[in-house]
Amino acid sequence: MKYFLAIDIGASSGRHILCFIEEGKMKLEEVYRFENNVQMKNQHYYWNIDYLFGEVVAGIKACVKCGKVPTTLGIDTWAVDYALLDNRGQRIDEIYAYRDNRVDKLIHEKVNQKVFEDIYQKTGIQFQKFNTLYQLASDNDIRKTRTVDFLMVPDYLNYLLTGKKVNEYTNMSTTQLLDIETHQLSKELIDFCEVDEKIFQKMVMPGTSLGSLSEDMQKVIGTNIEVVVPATHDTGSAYMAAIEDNSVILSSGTWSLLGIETKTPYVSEKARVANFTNEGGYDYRYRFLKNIMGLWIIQEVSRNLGHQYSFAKLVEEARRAPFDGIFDVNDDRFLKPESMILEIKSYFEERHQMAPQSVGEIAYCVYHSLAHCYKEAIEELEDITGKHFDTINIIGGGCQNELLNEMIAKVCKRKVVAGPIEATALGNILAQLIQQGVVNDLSEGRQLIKASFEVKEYKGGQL
Ligand code: ADP
Ligand code: LRH
Repeated sequence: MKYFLAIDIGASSGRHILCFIEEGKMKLEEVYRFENNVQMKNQHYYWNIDYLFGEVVAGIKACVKCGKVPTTLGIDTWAVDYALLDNRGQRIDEIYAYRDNRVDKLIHEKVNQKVFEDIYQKTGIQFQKFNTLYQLASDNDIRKTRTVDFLMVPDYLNYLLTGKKVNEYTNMSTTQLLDIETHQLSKELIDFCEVDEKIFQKMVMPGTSLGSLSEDMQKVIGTNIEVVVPATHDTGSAYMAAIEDNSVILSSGTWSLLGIETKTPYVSEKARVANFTNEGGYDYRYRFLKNIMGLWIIQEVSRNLGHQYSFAKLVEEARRAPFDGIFDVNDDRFLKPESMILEIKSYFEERHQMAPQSVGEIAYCVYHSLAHCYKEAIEELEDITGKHFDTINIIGGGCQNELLNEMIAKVCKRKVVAGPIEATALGNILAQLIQQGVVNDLSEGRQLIKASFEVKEYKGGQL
Protein backbone atom coordinates (compact mmCIF):
# COMPACT_ATOMS: atom_id res chain seq x y z
CA MET A 1 0.00 0.00 0.00
CA LYS A 2 1.32 3.49 -0.90
CA TYR A 3 0.63 6.31 1.55
CA PHE A 4 0.66 10.05 0.93
CA LEU A 5 0.76 12.46 3.86
CA ALA A 6 -0.86 15.89 4.10
CA ILE A 7 0.33 18.06 6.97
CA ASP A 8 -2.33 20.74 7.13
CA ILE A 9 -1.84 23.48 9.73
CA GLY A 10 -4.72 25.88 10.16
CA ALA A 11 -4.86 28.82 12.54
CA SER A 12 -6.79 26.71 15.08
CA SER A 13 -5.29 23.24 14.66
CA GLY A 14 -2.90 21.15 12.64
CA ARG A 15 -3.28 17.56 11.46
CA HIS A 16 -1.39 14.79 9.75
CA ILE A 17 -3.70 13.00 7.36
CA LEU A 18 -2.57 9.88 5.54
CA CYS A 19 -4.21 8.95 2.27
CA PHE A 20 -4.16 5.67 0.39
CA ILE A 21 -6.15 4.49 -2.61
CA GLU A 22 -8.21 1.33 -2.31
CA GLU A 23 -10.65 -0.02 -4.88
CA GLY A 24 -10.48 3.24 -6.82
CA LYS A 25 -11.34 5.42 -3.82
CA MET A 26 -9.30 7.73 -1.64
CA LYS A 27 -9.22 6.66 2.01
CA LEU A 28 -8.08 9.02 4.75
CA GLU A 29 -6.66 8.33 8.16
CA GLU A 30 -6.00 11.11 10.64
CA VAL A 31 -2.82 10.03 12.40
CA TYR A 32 -2.04 13.09 14.49
CA ARG A 33 -3.69 16.36 15.52
CA PHE A 34 -2.40 19.31 17.52
CA GLU A 35 -3.59 22.69 18.73
CA ASN A 36 -2.53 25.97 17.22
CA ASN A 37 -2.89 29.44 18.72
CA VAL A 38 -1.22 32.82 18.57
CA GLN A 39 1.08 33.72 21.47
CA MET A 40 1.49 37.14 23.08
CA LYS A 41 5.07 38.25 23.81
CA ASN A 42 6.29 41.82 24.43
CA GLN A 43 2.89 43.20 23.41
CA HIS A 44 2.93 41.43 20.03
CA TYR A 45 1.30 38.32 18.61
CA TYR A 46 3.46 35.53 17.27
CA TRP A 47 3.12 31.94 16.16
CA ASN A 48 4.83 29.36 18.33
CA ILE A 49 6.77 28.09 15.32
CA ASP A 50 9.27 25.92 17.19
CA TYR A 51 6.38 24.09 18.86
CA LEU A 52 4.62 23.76 15.48
CA PHE A 53 7.70 22.30 13.83
CA GLY A 54 8.06 19.89 16.78
CA GLU A 55 4.47 18.78 16.10
CA VAL A 56 5.17 18.42 12.35
CA VAL A 57 8.03 16.04 13.21
CA ALA A 58 6.03 14.22 15.92
CA GLY A 59 3.19 13.53 13.47
CA ILE A 60 5.57 12.19 10.80
CA LYS A 61 7.13 9.95 13.44
CA ALA A 62 3.66 8.72 14.41
CA CYS A 63 3.10 7.57 10.79
CA VAL A 64 6.45 5.78 10.78
CA LYS A 65 5.71 4.19 14.15
CA CYS A 66 2.47 2.65 12.92
CA GLY A 67 4.28 1.25 9.87
CA LYS A 68 2.62 3.60 7.37
CA VAL A 69 5.62 5.40 5.93
CA PRO A 70 4.38 7.88 3.34
CA THR A 71 5.89 7.91 -0.13
CA THR A 72 5.56 11.70 -0.19
CA LEU A 73 4.45 14.42 2.20
CA GLY A 74 3.29 17.99 1.71
CA ILE A 75 2.77 20.92 4.08
CA ASP A 76 0.21 23.70 3.86
CA THR A 77 -0.59 26.45 6.36
CA TRP A 78 -2.50 29.71 6.65
CA ALA A 79 -1.25 32.50 4.36
CA VAL A 80 0.60 35.84 4.56
CA ASP A 81 3.01 35.20 7.47
CA TYR A 82 6.73 34.65 6.97
CA ALA A 83 10.11 33.87 8.48
CA LEU A 84 13.26 35.89 7.89
CA LEU A 85 16.63 34.14 7.94
CA ASP A 86 20.07 35.60 8.66
CA ASN A 87 23.35 34.82 6.92
CA ARG A 88 23.76 31.61 8.94
CA GLY A 89 20.37 30.32 7.81
CA GLN A 90 18.94 30.97 11.29
CA ARG A 91 15.51 32.49 11.85
CA ILE A 92 15.57 36.13 12.92
CA ASP A 93 13.44 36.27 16.08
CA GLU A 94 9.81 35.16 15.98
CA ILE A 95 7.22 34.89 13.21
CA TYR A 96 4.63 37.60 13.70
CA ALA A 97 1.02 36.45 13.54
CA TYR A 98 -1.22 38.26 11.09
CA ARG A 99 -3.55 39.44 13.86
CA ASP A 100 -0.76 41.54 15.37
CA ASN A 101 -1.37 45.25 14.92
CA ARG A 102 2.19 46.45 14.26
CA VAL A 103 1.13 47.40 10.71
CA ASP A 104 -1.45 49.98 11.79
CA LYS A 105 0.98 52.92 11.82
CA LEU A 106 2.23 52.25 8.29
CA ILE A 107 -1.26 51.75 6.90
CA HIS A 108 -2.33 54.99 8.47
CA GLU A 109 0.66 56.97 7.20
CA LYS A 110 1.48 55.45 3.82
CA VAL A 111 -1.57 53.80 2.32
CA ASN A 112 -3.88 56.41 0.89
CA GLN A 113 -6.68 55.70 -1.59
CA LYS A 114 -4.38 56.12 -4.60
CA VAL A 115 -1.73 53.68 -3.29
CA PHE A 116 -4.47 51.27 -2.37
CA GLU A 117 -6.07 51.41 -5.86
CA ASP A 118 -2.70 51.10 -7.65
CA ILE A 119 -1.73 48.07 -5.60
CA TYR A 120 -5.04 46.36 -6.38
CA GLN A 121 -4.66 47.04 -10.12
CA LYS A 122 -1.16 45.62 -10.10
CA THR A 123 -1.76 42.56 -7.91
CA GLY A 124 -5.50 41.80 -7.98
CA ILE A 125 -5.17 41.07 -4.26
CA GLN A 126 -7.68 42.53 -1.83
CA PHE A 127 -6.65 44.96 0.85
CA GLN A 128 -6.13 43.24 4.17
CA LYS A 129 -4.01 45.19 6.58
CA PHE A 130 -2.14 41.99 7.41
CA ASN A 131 -1.01 41.26 3.85
CA THR A 132 2.71 40.42 3.77
CA LEU A 133 3.37 43.61 1.82
CA TYR A 134 2.37 45.78 4.79
CA GLN A 135 3.92 43.46 7.36
CA LEU A 136 7.25 43.45 5.55
CA ALA A 137 7.14 47.20 5.07
CA SER A 138 6.52 47.54 8.84
CA ASP A 139 9.54 45.45 9.84
CA ASN A 140 12.18 47.55 11.54
CA ASP A 141 15.61 48.27 10.06
CA ILE A 142 17.38 45.85 12.37
CA ARG A 143 15.28 42.98 11.04
CA LYS A 144 15.65 44.16 7.46
CA THR A 145 19.41 44.61 7.48
CA ARG A 146 19.99 41.17 9.01
CA THR A 147 17.68 39.46 6.50
CA VAL A 148 19.25 37.28 3.86
CA ASP A 149 16.32 35.01 3.06
CA PHE A 150 12.54 35.38 3.08
CA LEU A 151 10.39 32.26 3.47
CA MET A 152 6.64 31.97 3.92
CA VAL A 153 5.62 29.77 6.89
CA PRO A 154 5.23 26.51 4.89
CA ASP A 155 8.42 27.34 2.93
CA TYR A 156 10.18 27.67 6.28
CA LEU A 157 8.86 24.31 7.54
CA ASN A 158 10.00 22.73 4.23
CA TYR A 159 13.40 24.31 4.74
CA LEU A 160 13.66 22.81 8.24
CA LEU A 161 12.76 19.39 6.81
CA THR A 162 14.91 19.43 3.68
CA GLY A 163 17.42 22.29 3.88
CA LYS A 164 16.00 23.63 0.58
CA LYS A 165 14.77 27.20 0.25
CA VAL A 166 11.97 27.94 -2.21
CA ASN A 167 8.94 30.26 -2.32
CA GLU A 168 5.77 28.48 -3.39
CA TYR A 169 3.58 30.43 -5.82
CA THR A 170 0.05 30.13 -4.38
CA ASN A 171 1.12 31.34 -0.97
CA MET A 172 3.38 34.02 -2.49
CA SER A 173 0.31 35.44 -4.23
CA THR A 174 -1.09 36.31 -0.79
CA THR A 175 1.93 38.52 -0.09
CA GLN A 176 0.43 41.12 -2.47
CA LEU A 177 3.91 41.39 -3.97
CA LEU A 178 3.18 39.52 -7.22
CA ASP A 179 2.21 41.16 -10.47
CA ILE A 180 -1.06 39.57 -11.55
CA GLU A 181 -0.05 39.70 -15.26
CA THR A 182 3.35 38.06 -14.95
CA HIS A 183 2.91 36.03 -11.71
CA GLN A 184 6.35 37.37 -10.75
CA LEU A 185 7.47 39.65 -7.93
CA SER A 186 6.89 43.32 -8.65
CA LYS A 187 10.05 45.39 -8.25
CA GLU A 188 7.93 48.44 -7.42
CA LEU A 189 6.21 46.65 -4.53
CA ILE A 190 9.48 45.22 -3.23
CA ASP A 191 10.75 48.80 -3.17
CA PHE A 192 7.61 49.84 -1.28
CA CYS A 193 8.69 47.36 1.44
CA GLU A 194 12.28 48.67 1.36
CA VAL A 195 13.78 45.20 1.20
CA ASP A 196 16.40 43.71 -1.10
CA GLU A 197 14.89 41.63 -3.90
CA LYS A 198 17.63 39.05 -3.33
CA ILE A 199 15.92 37.85 -0.14
CA PHE A 200 13.28 36.07 -2.25
CA GLN A 201 13.81 32.50 -3.41
CA LYS A 202 13.18 30.70 -6.64
CA MET A 203 9.40 30.53 -7.00
CA VAL A 204 8.01 27.03 -7.51
CA MET A 205 4.58 25.78 -8.50
CA PRO A 206 2.47 23.27 -6.52
CA GLY A 207 3.53 19.78 -7.50
CA THR A 208 7.28 20.48 -7.29
CA SER A 209 9.39 17.88 -5.51
CA LEU A 210 12.00 19.11 -3.02
CA GLY A 211 13.49 15.61 -2.88
CA SER A 212 14.71 13.94 0.30
CA LEU A 213 14.56 14.98 3.90
CA SER A 214 17.89 16.44 5.03
CA GLU A 215 20.32 13.90 6.48
CA ASP A 216 19.74 15.26 9.99
CA MET A 217 15.99 14.92 9.58
CA GLN A 218 16.32 11.39 8.23
CA LYS A 219 18.09 10.53 11.49
CA VAL A 220 15.41 12.21 13.61
CA ILE A 221 12.55 10.55 11.73
CA GLY A 222 14.27 7.23 11.20
CA THR A 223 13.68 7.03 7.45
CA ASN A 224 13.61 9.11 4.29
CA ILE A 225 10.46 10.60 2.74
CA GLU A 226 10.14 12.70 -0.42
CA VAL A 227 8.83 16.20 0.25
CA VAL A 228 6.48 17.60 -2.39
CA VAL A 229 5.27 21.20 -2.39
CA PRO A 230 1.46 21.33 -2.66
CA ALA A 231 -0.56 24.54 -2.92
CA THR A 232 1.03 25.59 0.38
CA HIS A 233 -1.64 28.22 1.02
CA ASP A 234 -4.31 26.19 2.84
CA THR A 235 -7.14 27.90 0.98
CA GLY A 236 -5.38 27.11 -2.31
CA SER A 237 -5.37 23.43 -1.37
CA ALA A 238 -8.95 23.55 -0.04
CA TYR A 239 -10.37 24.98 -3.28
CA MET A 240 -8.69 22.15 -5.23
CA ALA A 241 -11.00 19.76 -3.39
CA ALA A 242 -14.23 21.66 -4.14
CA ILE A 243 -16.31 19.25 -6.17
CA GLU A 244 -19.53 20.95 -7.25
CA ASP A 245 -19.46 22.42 -10.75
CA ASN A 246 -20.67 25.99 -11.09
CA SER A 247 -21.13 26.54 -7.40
CA VAL A 248 -19.98 29.17 -4.97
CA ILE A 249 -17.23 27.68 -2.81
CA LEU A 250 -17.19 28.44 0.89
CA SER A 251 -14.06 27.23 2.64
CA SER A 252 -15.23 27.32 6.24
CA GLY A 253 -12.67 27.27 9.04
CA THR A 254 -11.05 29.99 11.11
CA TRP A 255 -11.83 32.18 8.09
CA SER A 256 -14.75 31.91 5.69
CA LEU A 257 -13.34 32.17 2.18
CA LEU A 258 -16.26 32.65 -0.15
CA GLY A 259 -15.80 32.73 -3.91
CA ILE A 260 -15.21 30.83 -7.12
CA GLU A 261 -12.38 29.28 -9.06
CA THR A 262 -11.74 31.10 -12.33
CA LYS A 263 -9.21 31.03 -15.15
CA THR A 264 -9.33 34.79 -15.65
CA PRO A 265 -9.07 37.27 -12.78
CA TYR A 266 -11.53 40.06 -12.01
CA VAL A 267 -9.84 43.35 -11.17
CA SER A 268 -12.73 45.73 -11.91
CA GLU A 269 -13.55 48.73 -9.78
CA LYS A 270 -16.58 46.84 -8.46
CA ALA A 271 -14.37 43.93 -7.41
CA ARG A 272 -11.98 46.24 -5.59
CA VAL A 273 -14.70 48.15 -3.80
CA ALA A 274 -16.31 44.88 -2.67
CA ASN A 275 -12.81 43.78 -1.52
CA PHE A 276 -12.71 40.57 -3.52
CA THR A 277 -9.30 39.08 -4.17
CA ASN A 278 -7.69 37.04 -6.97
CA GLU A 279 -5.41 34.61 -5.18
CA GLY A 280 -3.10 32.39 -7.19
CA GLY A 281 -4.15 28.76 -7.47
CA TYR A 282 -3.07 25.44 -8.87
CA ASP A 283 -2.15 25.63 -12.56
CA TYR A 284 -2.34 29.44 -12.46
CA ARG A 285 -6.07 29.36 -11.83
CA TYR A 286 -7.41 32.11 -9.58
CA ARG A 287 -9.56 32.04 -6.50
CA PHE A 288 -11.80 35.03 -6.77
CA LEU A 289 -13.04 35.32 -3.21
CA LYS A 290 -13.82 37.41 -0.21
CA ASN A 291 -12.37 36.93 3.29
CA ILE A 292 -15.13 36.80 5.87
CA MET A 293 -14.26 36.78 9.58
CA GLY A 294 -15.49 33.20 9.84
CA LEU A 295 -15.58 30.73 12.70
CA TRP A 296 -12.75 32.61 14.37
CA ILE A 297 -15.58 34.45 16.11
CA ILE A 298 -16.97 31.25 17.62
CA GLN A 299 -13.46 29.99 18.44
CA GLU A 300 -12.93 33.15 20.46
CA VAL A 301 -16.36 32.89 22.10
CA SER A 302 -15.41 29.35 23.12
CA ARG A 303 -12.06 30.60 24.46
CA ASN A 304 -13.84 33.32 26.48
CA LEU A 305 -15.99 30.56 28.00
CA GLY A 306 -12.86 28.71 29.11
CA HIS A 307 -13.37 26.03 26.43
CA GLN A 308 -16.19 24.52 28.47
CA TYR A 309 -18.31 24.08 25.36
CA SER A 310 -17.28 21.93 22.43
CA PHE A 311 -18.16 23.26 18.95
CA ALA A 312 -20.94 20.67 18.75
CA LYS A 313 -22.29 21.78 22.14
CA LEU A 314 -22.34 25.42 21.05
CA VAL A 315 -24.43 24.41 18.03
CA GLU A 316 -26.80 22.50 20.33
CA GLU A 317 -27.15 25.54 22.63
CA ALA A 318 -27.78 27.80 19.62
CA ARG A 319 -30.58 25.57 18.33
CA ARG A 320 -32.43 26.17 21.58
CA ALA A 321 -31.96 29.94 21.59
CA PRO A 322 -32.96 31.64 18.33
CA PHE A 323 -31.97 35.30 18.42
CA ASP A 324 -33.09 37.98 16.02
CA GLY A 325 -30.26 40.52 15.77
CA ILE A 326 -27.32 40.32 13.40
CA PHE A 327 -23.99 42.14 13.45
CA ASP A 328 -21.36 43.02 10.83
CA VAL A 329 -18.96 40.11 11.24
CA ASN A 330 -16.38 41.78 9.00
CA ASP A 331 -16.01 44.82 11.22
CA ASP A 332 -12.28 45.12 12.08
CA ARG A 333 -13.17 45.21 15.76
CA PHE A 334 -13.66 41.44 15.64
CA LEU A 335 -10.15 40.75 14.29
CA LYS A 336 -8.55 40.36 17.74
CA PRO A 337 -10.70 41.86 20.50
CA GLU A 338 -9.77 41.28 24.12
CA SER A 339 -13.09 39.54 24.68
CA MET A 340 -15.16 38.45 21.68
CA ILE A 341 -18.30 38.06 23.80
CA LEU A 342 -18.03 41.61 25.20
CA GLU A 343 -17.21 42.97 21.75
CA ILE A 344 -20.36 41.41 20.27
CA LYS A 345 -22.49 42.70 23.12
CA SER A 346 -21.02 46.21 22.81
CA TYR A 347 -21.80 46.22 19.10
CA PHE A 348 -25.51 45.86 19.88
CA GLU A 349 -25.50 48.09 22.97
CA GLU A 350 -23.86 50.97 21.06
CA ARG A 351 -26.79 50.78 18.63
CA HIS A 352 -29.33 50.62 21.47
CA GLN A 353 -30.34 47.16 20.28
CA MET A 354 -30.94 44.09 22.35
CA ALA A 355 -27.67 42.17 22.75
CA PRO A 356 -27.52 38.36 22.88
CA GLN A 357 -27.07 37.17 26.48
CA SER A 358 -27.04 33.41 26.91
CA VAL A 359 -24.36 31.20 25.40
CA GLY A 360 -26.96 29.81 22.99
CA GLU A 361 -28.09 33.29 21.90
CA ILE A 362 -24.53 34.42 21.33
CA ALA A 363 -23.71 31.34 19.23
CA TYR A 364 -26.96 31.65 17.26
CA CYS A 365 -26.30 35.32 16.63
CA VAL A 366 -22.76 34.57 15.37
CA TYR A 367 -23.95 31.84 12.95
CA HIS A 368 -26.89 33.89 11.72
CA SER A 369 -24.70 36.96 11.18
CA LEU A 370 -22.22 34.87 9.21
CA ALA A 371 -25.02 33.49 7.03
CA HIS A 372 -26.20 37.04 6.25
CA CYS A 373 -22.69 38.13 5.39
CA TYR A 374 -22.39 35.15 3.00
CA LYS A 375 -25.64 36.20 1.34
CA GLU A 376 -24.33 39.71 0.71
CA ALA A 377 -21.02 38.37 -0.58
CA ILE A 378 -22.80 36.03 -3.02
CA GLU A 379 -24.87 38.93 -4.32
CA GLU A 380 -21.69 40.96 -4.85
CA LEU A 381 -20.03 37.98 -6.53
CA GLU A 382 -22.94 37.57 -8.93
CA ASP A 383 -22.99 41.27 -9.67
CA ILE A 384 -19.24 41.40 -10.41
CA THR A 385 -19.10 38.22 -12.51
CA GLY A 386 -22.52 38.54 -14.16
CA LYS A 387 -23.11 34.87 -13.35
CA HIS A 388 -25.73 33.16 -11.24
CA PHE A 389 -24.85 30.42 -8.79
CA ASP A 390 -27.56 28.22 -7.35
CA THR A 391 -25.38 25.99 -5.17
CA ILE A 392 -22.96 26.66 -2.33
CA ASN A 393 -20.32 24.01 -1.72
CA ILE A 394 -19.16 24.33 1.90
CA ILE A 395 -15.84 22.65 2.59
CA GLY A 396 -13.56 22.46 5.65
CA GLY A 397 -14.13 21.88 9.37
CA GLY A 398 -17.03 24.36 9.52
CA CYS A 399 -19.20 22.24 7.18
CA GLN A 400 -19.83 19.96 10.18
CA ASN A 401 -22.00 22.69 11.68
CA GLU A 402 -25.45 21.52 10.54
CA LEU A 403 -27.30 24.47 12.00
CA LEU A 404 -25.06 26.87 10.11
CA ASN A 405 -25.51 24.84 6.91
CA GLU A 406 -29.30 25.04 7.32
CA MET A 407 -29.15 28.78 8.01
CA ILE A 408 -26.97 29.35 4.93
CA ALA A 409 -29.40 27.40 2.72
CA LYS A 410 -32.29 29.41 4.10
CA VAL A 411 -30.77 32.88 4.19
CA CYS A 412 -28.94 32.56 0.85
CA LYS A 413 -31.88 30.71 -0.76
CA ARG A 414 -29.53 28.26 -2.43
CA LYS A 415 -28.82 24.57 -2.26
CA VAL A 416 -25.97 23.77 0.11
CA VAL A 417 -23.62 20.85 -0.48
CA ALA A 418 -21.56 20.23 2.67
CA GLY A 419 -18.24 18.42 2.29
CA PRO A 420 -15.59 17.26 2.09
CA ILE A 421 -14.58 18.20 5.64
CA GLU A 422 -10.86 17.68 5.15
CA ALA A 423 -10.81 19.54 1.84
CA THR A 424 -7.48 21.22 2.54
CA ALA A 425 -5.72 17.94 3.25
CA LEU A 426 -7.34 16.44 0.14
CA GLY A 427 -6.14 19.29 -2.09
CA ASN A 428 -2.69 18.97 -0.58
CA ILE A 429 -2.69 15.21 -1.33
CA LEU A 430 -4.03 15.77 -4.84
CA ALA A 431 -0.95 17.84 -5.72
CA GLN A 432 1.18 14.93 -4.48
CA LEU A 433 -0.85 12.36 -6.43
CA ILE A 434 -0.48 14.38 -9.62
CA GLN A 435 3.25 14.83 -9.01
CA GLN A 436 3.58 11.07 -8.48
CA GLY A 437 1.61 10.28 -11.65
CA VAL A 438 -1.12 8.47 -9.70
CA VAL A 439 -3.68 10.98 -11.00
CA ASN A 440 -3.36 12.77 -14.34
CA ASP A 441 -4.64 16.22 -13.55
CA LEU A 442 -6.82 18.35 -11.28
CA SER A 443 -10.03 17.46 -13.05
CA GLU A 444 -9.38 13.71 -12.70
CA GLY A 445 -8.40 14.32 -9.06
CA ARG A 446 -11.68 16.10 -8.36
CA GLN A 447 -13.59 13.16 -9.88
CA LEU A 448 -11.69 10.85 -7.56
CA ILE A 449 -12.59 12.97 -4.54
CA LYS A 450 -16.23 13.05 -5.64
CA ALA A 451 -16.30 9.27 -5.95
CA SER A 452 -14.63 8.80 -2.56
CA PHE A 453 -16.49 11.00 -0.09
CA GLU A 454 -20.11 11.46 0.94
CA VAL A 455 -21.52 14.97 1.01
CA LYS A 456 -24.68 16.23 2.65
CA GLU A 457 -27.24 18.34 0.80
CA TYR A 458 -29.58 21.02 2.17
CA LYS A 459 -32.38 22.38 0.05
CA GLY A 460 -32.32 26.16 -0.48
CA GLY A 461 -34.84 28.29 1.34
CA GLN A 462 -35.64 25.83 4.14
CA LEU A 463 -34.89 25.77 7.85
P1 ADP B 1 -8.64 25.86 10.44
O1 ADP B 1 -8.06 24.96 9.37
O2 ADP B 1 -8.75 27.28 10.04
O3 ADP B 1 -7.89 25.69 11.74
P2 ADP B 1 -10.92 24.01 10.39
O4 ADP B 1 -11.16 23.78 8.94
O5 ADP B 1 -10.26 22.92 11.15
O6 ADP B 1 -10.15 25.38 10.66
O7 ADP B 1 -12.32 24.33 11.04
C1 ADP B 1 -12.40 24.61 12.40
C2 ADP B 1 -13.82 25.05 12.72
O8 ADP B 1 -14.75 24.01 12.39
C3 ADP B 1 -14.03 25.33 14.18
O9 ADP B 1 -13.75 26.68 14.48
C4 ADP B 1 -15.49 24.97 14.41
O10 ADP B 1 -16.28 26.13 14.39
C5 ADP B 1 -15.86 24.07 13.27
N1 ADP B 1 -16.16 22.71 13.74
C6 ADP B 1 -15.30 21.68 13.87
N2 ADP B 1 -15.93 20.58 14.35
C7 ADP B 1 -17.23 20.92 14.52
C8 ADP B 1 -18.41 20.25 14.99
N3 ADP B 1 -18.37 18.98 15.38
N4 ADP B 1 -19.57 20.93 15.01
C9 ADP B 1 -19.63 22.22 14.61
N5 ADP B 1 -18.57 22.91 14.18
C10 ADP B 1 -17.37 22.29 14.13
C1 LRH C 1 -7.10 30.65 5.98
C2 LRH C 1 -6.17 31.72 5.45
C3 LRH C 1 -6.87 32.68 4.49
C4 LRH C 1 -6.01 33.91 4.67
C5 LRH C 1 -5.79 33.91 6.15
C6 LRH C 1 -4.60 34.67 6.62
O1 LRH C 1 -6.45 29.79 6.86
O2 LRH C 1 -5.06 31.15 4.81
O3 LRH C 1 -6.94 32.23 3.16
O4 LRH C 1 -6.57 35.06 4.17
O5 LRH C 1 -5.70 32.53 6.51
